[in-house]
Amino acid sequence: MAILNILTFPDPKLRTIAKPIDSVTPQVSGWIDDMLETMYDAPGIGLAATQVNIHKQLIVIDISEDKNDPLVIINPKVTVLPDAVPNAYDEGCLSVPGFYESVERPSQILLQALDRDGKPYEQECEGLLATCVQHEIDHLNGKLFVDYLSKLKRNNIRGKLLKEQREKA
Ligand code: QAP
Ligand code: CO
Repeated sequence: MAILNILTFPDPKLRTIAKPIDSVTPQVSGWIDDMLETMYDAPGIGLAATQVNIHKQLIVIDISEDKNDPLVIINPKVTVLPDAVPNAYDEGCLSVPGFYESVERPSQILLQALDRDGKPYEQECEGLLATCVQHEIDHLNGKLFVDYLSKLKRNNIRGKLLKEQREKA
Protein backbone atom coordinates (compact mmCIF):
# COMPACT_ATOMS: atom_id res chain seq x y z
CA MET A 1 0.00 0.00 0.00
CA ALA A 2 1.10 3.55 -0.61
CA ILE A 3 0.00 7.10 -0.03
CA LEU A 4 -0.47 8.79 -3.39
CA ASN A 5 0.26 12.41 -4.31
CA ILE A 6 -2.93 14.49 -4.61
CA LEU A 7 -3.12 17.02 -7.47
CA THR A 8 -4.03 20.57 -6.43
CA PHE A 9 -6.26 23.09 -8.24
CA PRO A 10 -5.55 24.64 -10.79
CA ASP A 11 -3.44 21.70 -12.06
CA PRO A 12 -4.71 21.10 -15.65
CA LYS A 13 -4.47 17.31 -15.10
CA LEU A 14 -7.59 17.67 -12.90
CA ARG A 15 -9.48 18.46 -16.15
CA THR A 16 -8.79 15.01 -17.67
CA ILE A 17 -11.85 12.86 -18.53
CA ALA A 18 -11.59 9.40 -16.89
CA LYS A 19 -12.03 6.21 -18.92
CA PRO A 20 -14.22 3.25 -17.87
CA ILE A 21 -12.54 0.24 -16.23
CA ASP A 22 -12.80 -2.96 -18.33
CA SER A 23 -12.22 -5.41 -15.48
CA VAL A 24 -11.00 -5.33 -11.90
CA THR A 25 -7.42 -6.52 -12.43
CA PRO A 26 -4.82 -6.73 -9.63
CA GLN A 27 -3.63 -3.28 -10.78
CA VAL A 28 -7.12 -1.84 -10.18
CA SER A 29 -7.28 -3.56 -6.74
CA GLY A 30 -3.94 -1.95 -5.91
CA TRP A 31 -5.27 1.49 -6.90
CA ILE A 32 -8.33 0.95 -4.65
CA ASP A 33 -6.13 0.03 -1.65
CA ASP A 34 -3.81 3.00 -2.24
CA MET A 35 -6.71 5.43 -2.75
CA LEU A 36 -8.39 4.28 0.49
CA GLU A 37 -5.10 4.66 2.38
CA THR A 38 -4.58 8.12 0.83
CA MET A 39 -8.14 9.23 1.70
CA TYR A 40 -7.93 8.00 5.33
CA ASP A 41 -4.49 9.56 5.76
CA ALA A 42 -5.55 13.00 4.44
CA PRO A 43 -8.12 12.69 6.11
CA GLY A 44 -11.00 12.97 3.66
CA ILE A 45 -14.45 11.49 3.05
CA GLY A 46 -14.07 11.00 -0.72
CA LEU A 47 -11.36 10.66 -3.35
CA ALA A 48 -11.62 10.23 -7.13
CA ALA A 49 -8.84 8.54 -9.15
CA THR A 50 -8.47 11.76 -11.20
CA GLN A 51 -7.15 13.50 -8.06
CA VAL A 52 -4.23 11.05 -7.83
CA ASN A 53 -3.52 11.31 -11.58
CA ILE A 54 -5.17 7.97 -12.47
CA HIS A 55 -7.62 8.68 -15.25
CA LYS A 56 -10.03 5.77 -14.72
CA GLN A 57 -13.64 5.78 -13.48
CA LEU A 58 -12.84 4.87 -9.88
CA ILE A 59 -13.93 6.54 -6.60
CA VAL A 60 -13.58 5.75 -2.90
CA ILE A 61 -15.85 7.27 -0.23
CA ASP A 62 -16.22 6.80 3.52
CA ILE A 63 -18.60 9.14 5.33
CA SER A 64 -18.81 6.95 8.48
CA GLU A 65 -17.83 8.41 11.86
CA ASP A 66 -15.43 5.54 12.62
CA LYS A 67 -13.90 5.49 9.11
CA ASN A 68 -14.68 1.80 8.75
CA ASP A 69 -17.32 1.75 6.00
CA PRO A 70 -15.52 2.20 2.66
CA LEU A 71 -17.63 2.50 -0.49
CA VAL A 72 -15.87 1.59 -3.75
CA ILE A 73 -17.45 2.99 -6.92
CA ILE A 74 -16.33 1.83 -10.38
CA ASN A 75 -17.88 3.07 -13.68
CA PRO A 76 -20.68 5.03 -11.94
CA LYS A 77 -24.01 6.04 -13.44
CA VAL A 78 -26.25 8.45 -11.53
CA THR A 79 -29.96 9.16 -11.92
CA VAL A 80 -31.65 11.98 -10.05
CA LEU A 81 -34.66 10.52 -8.16
CA PRO A 82 -38.09 12.05 -8.87
CA ASP A 83 -38.54 13.44 -5.32
CA ALA A 84 -35.14 15.16 -5.33
CA VAL A 85 -34.88 18.85 -4.42
CA PRO A 86 -31.85 21.14 -4.61
CA ASN A 87 -29.79 20.69 -1.45
CA ALA A 88 -26.98 23.05 -0.39
CA TYR A 89 -23.90 21.64 1.33
CA ASP A 90 -20.65 23.27 2.40
CA GLU A 91 -18.22 21.35 0.17
CA GLY A 92 -14.48 20.99 0.40
CA CYS A 93 -12.02 19.00 -1.69
CA LEU A 94 -8.60 17.44 -1.08
CA SER A 95 -7.55 19.10 -4.36
CA VAL A 96 -8.69 22.54 -3.07
CA PRO A 97 -7.17 22.45 0.44
CA GLY A 98 -8.39 24.99 2.98
CA PHE A 99 -11.46 26.19 1.07
CA TYR A 100 -15.12 25.35 1.74
CA GLU A 101 -18.10 26.82 -0.13
CA SER A 102 -21.81 26.07 -0.39
CA VAL A 103 -22.87 24.12 -3.52
CA GLU A 104 -26.41 23.03 -4.48
CA ARG A 105 -26.99 19.55 -5.88
CA PRO A 106 -30.00 17.18 -6.13
CA SER A 107 -30.77 15.70 -2.68
CA GLN A 108 -31.56 12.14 -3.77
CA ILE A 109 -29.94 10.01 -6.44
CA LEU A 110 -29.74 6.42 -7.59
CA LEU A 111 -26.15 5.24 -7.95
CA GLN A 112 -25.38 2.29 -10.25
CA ALA A 113 -21.79 1.06 -10.28
CA LEU A 114 -19.44 -1.92 -9.89
CA ASP A 115 -18.00 -2.88 -6.50
CA ARG A 116 -14.37 -3.84 -5.82
CA ASP A 117 -15.09 -7.38 -7.05
CA GLY A 118 -16.48 -6.03 -10.33
CA LYS A 119 -20.03 -6.92 -9.28
CA PRO A 120 -22.82 -4.48 -10.30
CA TYR A 121 -24.85 -2.85 -7.52
CA GLU A 122 -27.30 -0.02 -7.10
CA GLN A 123 -27.87 2.16 -4.09
CA GLU A 124 -30.13 5.09 -3.31
CA CYS A 125 -28.17 7.96 -1.75
CA GLU A 126 -29.31 11.05 0.14
CA GLY A 127 -27.84 13.73 2.38
CA LEU A 128 -24.04 13.96 2.61
CA LEU A 129 -23.58 10.70 0.67
CA ALA A 130 -25.60 12.00 -2.31
CA THR A 131 -23.54 15.20 -2.31
CA CYS A 132 -20.25 13.34 -2.00
CA VAL A 133 -21.05 10.85 -4.81
CA GLN A 134 -21.96 13.71 -7.17
CA HIS A 135 -18.85 15.71 -6.17
CA GLU A 136 -16.58 12.70 -6.88
CA ILE A 137 -18.27 11.82 -10.20
CA ASP A 138 -17.68 15.44 -11.26
CA HIS A 139 -13.92 14.78 -10.77
CA LEU A 140 -14.11 11.87 -13.27
CA ASN A 141 -15.55 14.39 -15.76
CA GLY A 142 -12.81 16.94 -15.09
CA LYS A 143 -15.08 19.14 -13.00
CA LEU A 144 -14.39 20.71 -9.58
CA PHE A 145 -16.74 22.23 -6.97
CA VAL A 146 -15.11 25.63 -7.56
CA ASP A 147 -16.65 25.54 -11.08
CA TYR A 148 -20.05 26.15 -9.42
CA LEU A 149 -18.82 29.34 -7.70
CA SER A 150 -18.62 32.86 -9.12
CA LYS A 151 -15.61 33.63 -11.30
CA LEU A 152 -14.48 36.09 -8.63
CA LYS A 153 -14.50 33.44 -5.86
CA ARG A 154 -12.85 30.83 -8.13
CA ASN A 155 -10.09 33.23 -9.21
CA ASN A 156 -9.49 34.25 -5.61
CA ILE A 157 -9.06 30.58 -4.58
CA ARG A 158 -6.82 29.94 -7.61
CA GLY A 159 -4.58 32.86 -6.73
CA LYS A 160 -4.20 31.83 -3.09
CA LEU A 161 -3.42 28.18 -3.96
CA LEU A 162 -0.91 29.18 -6.67
CA LYS A 163 0.85 31.46 -4.19
CA GLU A 164 1.02 28.63 -1.61
CA GLN A 165 2.38 26.24 -4.23
CA ARG A 166 5.03 28.82 -5.26
CA GLU A 167 6.09 29.30 -1.65
CA LYS A 168 6.43 25.52 -1.13
CA ALA A 169 8.49 24.96 -4.30
C1 QAP B 1 -15.78 15.84 -1.02
O1 QAP B 1 -13.85 16.15 0.26
C2 QAP B 1 -16.88 16.49 -0.19
O2 QAP B 1 -9.80 21.59 2.47
C3 QAP B 1 -14.71 15.15 -0.24
O3 QAP B 1 -7.76 21.16 4.11
C4 QAP B 1 -16.59 17.33 0.88
O4 QAP B 1 -12.81 14.76 1.66
C5 QAP B 1 -18.17 16.28 -0.50
C6 QAP B 1 -10.28 18.02 3.03
C7 QAP B 1 -17.59 17.90 1.63
C8 QAP B 1 -19.17 16.84 0.25
C9 QAP B 1 -18.89 17.65 1.32
C10 QAP B 1 -10.46 19.30 2.56
C11 QAP B 1 -9.22 17.80 3.90
C12 QAP B 1 -11.15 16.91 2.64
C13 QAP B 1 -9.62 20.32 2.93
C14 QAP B 1 -12.93 15.88 1.24
C15 QAP B 1 -8.55 20.10 3.79
C16 QAP B 1 -8.36 18.82 4.27
C17 QAP B 1 -12.11 17.02 1.68
CO1 CO C 1 -12.94 16.74 -4.57
